[in-house]
Amino acid sequence: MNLGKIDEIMELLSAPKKIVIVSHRNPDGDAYGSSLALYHFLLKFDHLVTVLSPNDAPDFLKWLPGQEKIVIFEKEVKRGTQLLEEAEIVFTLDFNALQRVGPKMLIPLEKIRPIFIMIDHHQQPDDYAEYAFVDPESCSTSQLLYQFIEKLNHLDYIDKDVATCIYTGILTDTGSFRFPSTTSLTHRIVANLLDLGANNSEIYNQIHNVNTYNRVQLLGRALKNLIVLNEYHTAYITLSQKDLREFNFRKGDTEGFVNYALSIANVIFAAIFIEDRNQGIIKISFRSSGNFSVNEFSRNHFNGGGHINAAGGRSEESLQSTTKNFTKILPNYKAELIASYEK
Ligand SMILES: [Mn+2]
Repeated sequence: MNLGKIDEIMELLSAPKKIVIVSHRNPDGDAYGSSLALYHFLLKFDHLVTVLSPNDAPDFLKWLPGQEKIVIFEKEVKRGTQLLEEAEIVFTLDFNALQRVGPKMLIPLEKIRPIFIMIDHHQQPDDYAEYAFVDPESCSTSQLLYQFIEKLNHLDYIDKDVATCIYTGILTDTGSFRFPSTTSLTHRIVANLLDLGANNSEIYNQIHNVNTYNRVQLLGRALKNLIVLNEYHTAYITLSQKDLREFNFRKGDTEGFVNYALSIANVIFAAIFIEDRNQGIIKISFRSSGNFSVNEFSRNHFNGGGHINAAGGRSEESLQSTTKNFTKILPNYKAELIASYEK
C-alpha cells in the first residue's frame, strides 16, 4: 500500500468537506462494511458525508449501523447525481475501475472532477484516483480501511459502529477467516476490533443465520444441477431463470452457493452460472483454491475479473451455450489445473 501521500490526505481532511463514498454495484459485505465504517469515521470530523451505492444491497446487510442513510443511486438518480456533482472528495471503495458502478451511475461519475481517493484490494486498478491505497494481497478493503485510519493516527476514533462495520467487511471477504488471504495481521486487527466494541457472535448471526425456506430449496436445486468434471478438477453449477422464479429468488439468495462446488475434495476450480433475463446476461462467479487464477480466466473469456481465487464474469449468450463455451475452454487449462491440484 502506497502511503507516501498520507500527509496530503491529512491536510485535505483537516477542514470539513463535502464527501461522497461510492461502493460498487451489487454491494457485498466488504463494500458496505468499508463504506459505512468510513462514513461513521468521517462524521466525527464534521465532514458532510454520504454513502452512495449504485443499487440496493441484499437483506443480510440491512442491519449495519448507518445503512438506512445510504443513498441508492438507481432509486434516486437526481439526488445521487447532485451529490456527485457537489462532492469535493469522492472515496471509491472495494473496486478497481469506475465502470464497476454500472452504466447508469458511470455517466455522472465520469463527468465530475473531485479529488478521488481509492481504497481497494482488487488486482490491476485503473488510475483515475489522485490517491490510491491498493493492496491486492489484502483480504479486504475493510482491512485496508483500518490501516488507512491507523496511518492517519486516528485509531482512537474507531468506536463500536466503525469497528462493527470493519469487522463485517473482513468477516465476509475472508469467508469467516477461512481464505488464505487471512493473515496473522488480519487476526490482530480483528482482535482490536473486538476490544473496540465489535460483537463477533452477533455479527456472524446477522450475516449467516438468515436463510429462508425458499433459499434452502434453491440451494437444493443448485446442488442438484452441479456437474463435476473430474479430469479438470472443476465443478460448476447452473441456475436458470425458471429455477430462480420457482423458489421466489431474492437478491443475495445465491451468495456462497459456488463454494459448495469448490468444497468437493477433487475440485480446485468452481463456477456458478446464473441466468438473468432482466439484464439479458448470464452472471458468473468463479472460485479456485491454490494458484489457479480465476481473475485471469475470467478476464480472458468472460468479461470479468477480480482476485486470484475469486472473480466475477458475464456472458451475453444463453445459459446453455455459455456453459458449453466454458467446457470447451477447459482443455486449454488442463495442464495448469492439474499442476495446481497436485501442488
Ligand atoms: Mn472486497
